[in-house]
Amino acid sequence: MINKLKKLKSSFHISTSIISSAVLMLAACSNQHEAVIEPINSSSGVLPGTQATESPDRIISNYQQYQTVLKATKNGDIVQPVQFLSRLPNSAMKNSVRNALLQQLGKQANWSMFREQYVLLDPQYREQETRCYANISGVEHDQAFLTEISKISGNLPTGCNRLLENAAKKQQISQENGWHRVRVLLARNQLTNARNLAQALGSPLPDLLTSSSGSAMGAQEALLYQVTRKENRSKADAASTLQQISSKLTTAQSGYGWALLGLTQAYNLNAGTALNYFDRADPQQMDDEMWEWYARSALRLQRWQKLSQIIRSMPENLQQQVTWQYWLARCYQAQGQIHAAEELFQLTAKRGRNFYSLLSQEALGKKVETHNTIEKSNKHLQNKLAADGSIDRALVLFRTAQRQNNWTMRRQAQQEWRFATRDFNEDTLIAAATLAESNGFYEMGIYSADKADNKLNYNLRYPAPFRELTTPYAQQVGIDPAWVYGLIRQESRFMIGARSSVGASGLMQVMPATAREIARKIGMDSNEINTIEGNIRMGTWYMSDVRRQLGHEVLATAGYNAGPGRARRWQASFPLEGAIYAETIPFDETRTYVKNVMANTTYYAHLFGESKNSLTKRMGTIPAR
Ligand code: BLG
Repeated sequence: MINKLKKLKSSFHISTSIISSAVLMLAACSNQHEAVIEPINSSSGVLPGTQATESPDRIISNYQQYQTVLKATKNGDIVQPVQFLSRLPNSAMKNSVRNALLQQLGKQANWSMFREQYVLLDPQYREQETRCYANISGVEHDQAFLTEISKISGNLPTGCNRLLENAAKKQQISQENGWHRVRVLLARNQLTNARNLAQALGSPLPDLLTSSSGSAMGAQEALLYQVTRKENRSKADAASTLQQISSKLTTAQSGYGWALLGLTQAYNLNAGTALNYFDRADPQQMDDEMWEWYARSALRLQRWQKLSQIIRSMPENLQQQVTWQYWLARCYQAQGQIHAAEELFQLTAKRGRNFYSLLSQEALGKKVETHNTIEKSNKHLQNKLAADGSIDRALVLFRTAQRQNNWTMRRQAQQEWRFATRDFNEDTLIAAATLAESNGFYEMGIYSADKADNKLNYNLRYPAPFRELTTPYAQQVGIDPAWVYGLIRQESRFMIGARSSVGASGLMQVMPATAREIARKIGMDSNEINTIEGNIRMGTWYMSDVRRQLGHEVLATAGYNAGPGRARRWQASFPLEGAIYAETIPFDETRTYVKNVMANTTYYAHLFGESKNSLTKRMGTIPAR
């Protein structure tokens, strides 16, 4: 069996080389039809690059072929994508296929064809891995990009790991950045990539689990790995062991180790211990996630002076985020520097319409504001937009997806909408938002309205469809309809057939297991999760039930998303300001979720004319556990 496979593999090699030359010829022909893309000067005006429309059948058949071609390209085929690209109009699909093709060509080191295809890709749509291969091929020599990649603390795609190894061999990245990346890879258990990069840096990693001596960089990294790898990081003796081996490590190595241990404690909400460990970390070694948890640990304990020190030491881009500027203003306030606090609140209040800008407005004594500065667009303008080929493509895919309940196609419709509206100015964005909403394409209506930063239409930003169902069910279980809308906007953006990666479904994103539990308790059929009304009935009942259990809207919001048990475990042993509770939720999804739901709710409350429309009051105080 194995032999047979080997044979097949070698004959495949021969045929690919024949195919490659055929493709080169094809590509040469097709390039005559494809214009080289120049960088686009964005926000230029109404309908940049208007396209002719295609028939709906054509759009759907292109979409179907797109899926096949994309899959084939990822599996190594470079013939089909070239043919397909030569006849596909500009679209998100086209950019995806081109990126996939370029990444495949990079993988196969087919650099001549890579160069030909690269110039055909709109620079706005170059994916990170495509840019990595462009730097390997030499089409780009982007030193700033290279440094940026070497400092990334998350996972990188294959092409980017290869770029870093190449650059390390040629000494195009500093030893310092290179070894930092090795440390990051080890901390994330990406052992093969770590080994390859260490080798390229000139000091191979020894056996990671047993080796315990040596002064070469590789040996020292292995030692650090043994103490701080995932399984060992939260052990009671982790800190004392790290302390013991510190003399055998560089400051950067032990300083990274302390940050890792700090992060682990912070996620477990052991804020005091976390602060202690972060204090011993090397600031140069800390990534954004570590800085944020350093700050959150001080915030959880309301150590305002410490918090202001941490915020001011953060990397500039992080420090400037509205979250940390808001908390800095709160530090000033807590320390009696009222004037400085006010000045800063003035700035954060103007930074968009989000959780922290709202809290800042309220800190200045102002109220939430939903005054429209632009009306919804008239039919004439909407029709003009709908006549553009790329807008039309998005709408055709949207309608078909809706009819067929096809979630993958819906995702593509969204991509096409983003593509079609990419360079719209704010007036055109509002027209696009109106058009999307009038078609029931709510998520893209919100997307386009939110993208207009100065021309504000709150009815487009916070639509409230299905009110005839939602309001009675909310009233029946005694919860605020504004809270229900705030939650649905965050859960599904009003997409009826929404499905999450873990299987939550519908407008209110109810999990199948939770649906069964609800159905049993209130005498419904759990299949009703799939109807609009059933989903709303289940979701609103669950909201009220979790609030009854936990006694607070903020806790209930966290509990709706992460489970009531977790929301309760995250309470402190002392009463905690609601905003501090929210900011220190250790699940990334739930932390963002709670802040968004509560800010949305405040806008809906104001739009619905409710008197209870202060975010600060809604956040309130979370009682001790
Ligand atoms: C929630 C359930 C909780 C459950 C938690 O998951 O679903 N809520 C509902 O079904 C309404 O009941 O708690 S438990 O019963 O104690 O286990 C935890 O399992 C849903 C969440 C899950 C989440 N959305 C509502 O907020 C979700 O789908 N996450 C994935 C997002 S994405 O696709 O990866 O972006």
